[in-house]
Amino acid sequence: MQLEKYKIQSHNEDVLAGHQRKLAFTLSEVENAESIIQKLVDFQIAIPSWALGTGGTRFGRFSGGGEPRSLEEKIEDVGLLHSLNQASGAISLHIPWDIPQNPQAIKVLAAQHGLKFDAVNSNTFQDQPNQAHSYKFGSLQNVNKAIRKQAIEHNIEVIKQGIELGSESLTVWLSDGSCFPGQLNFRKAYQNTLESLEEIYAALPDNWKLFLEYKCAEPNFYSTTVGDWGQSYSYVKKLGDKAFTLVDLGHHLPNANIEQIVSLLLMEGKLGGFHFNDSKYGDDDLTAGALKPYQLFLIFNELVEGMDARGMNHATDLGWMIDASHNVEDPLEDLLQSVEAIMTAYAQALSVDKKALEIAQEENDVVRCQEILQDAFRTDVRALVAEARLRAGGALNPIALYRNLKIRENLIQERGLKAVSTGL
Ligand code: RM4
Ligand code: MN
Ligand code: MN
Repeated sequence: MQLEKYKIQSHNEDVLAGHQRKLAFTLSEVENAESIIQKLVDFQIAIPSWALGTGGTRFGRFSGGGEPRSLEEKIEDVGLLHSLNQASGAISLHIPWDIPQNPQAIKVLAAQHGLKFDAVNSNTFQDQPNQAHSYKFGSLQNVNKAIRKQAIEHNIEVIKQGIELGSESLTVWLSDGSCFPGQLNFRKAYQNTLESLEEIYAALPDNWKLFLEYKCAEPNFYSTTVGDWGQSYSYVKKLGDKAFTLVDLGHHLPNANIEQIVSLLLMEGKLGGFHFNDSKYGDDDLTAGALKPYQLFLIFNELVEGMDARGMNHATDLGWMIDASHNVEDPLEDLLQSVEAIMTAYAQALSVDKKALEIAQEENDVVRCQEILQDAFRTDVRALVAEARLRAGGALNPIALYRNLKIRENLIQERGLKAVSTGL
């Protein structure tokens, strides 16, 4: 299903007057509004190929229908999102959940939808049919060299697939760890993992990055071999200049100060990218900004400050991706909400009065520091986000248009109610 431009235009005409009223007010409130709008136009967030269908838990899964049945249909879905918001111009593939049979044709299809390929993701946390060795006791950490080798080769294969698609980064997330005390020699597990990662790293093209994602628990619940940012940092530091840490917002122990983690990783030049989502308990993979919009803003505040301090390009120098699972919402609506929340947090962070904050910090004026941050957070910047969408050719209100056009109903008609997508 393709979304014709005239439908977006006619929707925009219908709601334009209301938008312009709000925009005029926001422009009068936010000093650097024009530069914020331009930055928002440039900013793109990659959509995960594994989150376009309904997610589930180990207790069950309730399909919403019309899910993409193939990689082609997944690209079509991301294309729909991108035509609605003009901010989802990339897709991140999980292999082997998605294997491009004909990479050239897939690349052409993606380009027709205005999409690029962001990081490719390997999967050594599940056994595949016909696989020689099992990952039950880990992959890159495994005590058995043949199993490690199989996992290394899989990652190298994923790099090759990514090269064909024009991707420029590999995300490695390991479920490796242990379930019980004594099961693992921590040092040996670390050493094995490091050696395995070194072999994968050696297969990276020069212009590629390797992202090492950490996670504090699940599916292993006693120890995780890349369990937190310190462990990830220790690996990527040893690997070399092309290796970076990836922060998934749902992978921390409760109350972790993620904004501080982000700030220090950036300072060390080792922050590679993000998996955005929100959570209350663990790796809940809920819609970004659904529970903790202030935290999301504080993270972006550190990102903007830290990237500017290093002269980095906000749009291209880090990998911006969503990692989510949609159990009860329509996945496409959920993803539109996530992108909106990320854009909003970014816009708020761009509106922080940095000079005033620096002065207040130097003067230990704690109250003033709070005022400055809260002022930016409480300013309604949604009209700026909408204006960026409008200028880029997207819809002023993507979810309203998605519903008006009955896109889900159309997809169900096309693909059936029982279509099941690969992924989470
Ligand atoms: C993990 C992690 C990875 C994702 C898998 C499916 O918890 O977040 O990024 O690839 O889930
Ligand atoms: Mn993730
Ligand atoms: Mn996760």
